[in-house]
Amino acid sequence: MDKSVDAEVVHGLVVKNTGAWYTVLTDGPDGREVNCKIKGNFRLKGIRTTNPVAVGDGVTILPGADGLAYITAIDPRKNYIIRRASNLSKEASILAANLDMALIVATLVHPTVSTTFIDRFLATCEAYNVPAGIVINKTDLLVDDDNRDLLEAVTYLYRSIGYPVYHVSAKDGAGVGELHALLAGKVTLMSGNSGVGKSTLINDIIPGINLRTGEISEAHDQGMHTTTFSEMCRLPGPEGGWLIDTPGVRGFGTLDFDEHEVSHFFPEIFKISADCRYGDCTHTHEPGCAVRRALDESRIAQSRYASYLSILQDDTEGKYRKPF
Ligand SMILES: Nc1nc2c(ncn2[C@@H]2O[C@H](COP(=O)(O)OP(=O)(O)O)[C@@H](O)[C@H]2O)c(=O)[nH]1
Ligand SMILES: [Mg+2]
Ligand SMILES: [Zn+2]
Repeated sequence: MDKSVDAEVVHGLVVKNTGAWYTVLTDGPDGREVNCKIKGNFRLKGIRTTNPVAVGDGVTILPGADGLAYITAIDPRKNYIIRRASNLSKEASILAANLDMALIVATLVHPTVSTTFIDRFLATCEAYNVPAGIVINKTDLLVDDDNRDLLEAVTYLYRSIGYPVYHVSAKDGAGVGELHALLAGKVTLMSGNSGVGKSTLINDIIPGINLRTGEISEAHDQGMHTTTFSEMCRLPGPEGGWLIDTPGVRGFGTLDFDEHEVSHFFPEIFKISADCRYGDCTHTHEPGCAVRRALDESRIAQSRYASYLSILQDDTEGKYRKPF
């Protein structure tokens, strides 16, 4: 065993994860970044993960006999988000831990983000107990009446369910100050389809970060799903805060829900389901279903119900299993 005199136990925050390496920012005003590997068994119960430790984790690090630094303990997590490494793989990766918030950046035009995509993101956040919000970017492009009406309808729908909706234009800066104020002091995961303007927004919020924008990088994004790569960017300003830009989100919609649990992750559907005749109602065909009655009476949005069904009927092999 190593008995070196300067073997100090240090606590810090994981800010970057590339494969087997983790960058840990040590606590305190003079915190430094230390590259670490892992020592010990940190597996989550019941699942195999490619990375047992994730950005956002509070960890204890210790120098090893080989001169490297090792993560030897992880603080209890308040939450974490997992995604499957790939559709075929049984392995998952922990995307981030200890999130205060997760935002989906969406656009109504160029590109048109489907409500199903938004709903799957929101349901994922519900499943992992992460407060979620929606950022609608490129509002500068929403000039004609139809598009303004669409913006209003989408905003009303999600706000009525309880999700905050923010309107921004990374191009002309509208709403970006408010978004920055929202992020201040928090750890936020930012996600969204390629092309919606995530990198442009982050460049607005974090001067000098110079993320590349405007590139269609689907192939790149897809490649990212098989490896683990996550990074937290520190926000400027006295309150600080961290932003996690997830590289590609295709795996997000694939959740390991238990079939009867899916409605738990659609708050307005779950609330109404208390009045269904059967406790294990799937809200598809059962008599006395309060959810389908509410749908008929437009108290639940068709688009939300369609998203609910799309998750329920997604019979990807091995999809349903015990929640993590
Ligand atoms: N009109 C308009 N274009 C934007 C806005 N934000 C980003 N873009 C453009 O959308 C494209 C994709 O942006 P990018 O930040 O790379 O998207 P990402 O893939 O989500 O990171 C780029 O050509 C940006 O210039 C916006 O608010 N309005
Ligand atoms: Mg980008
Ligand atoms: Zn029902």
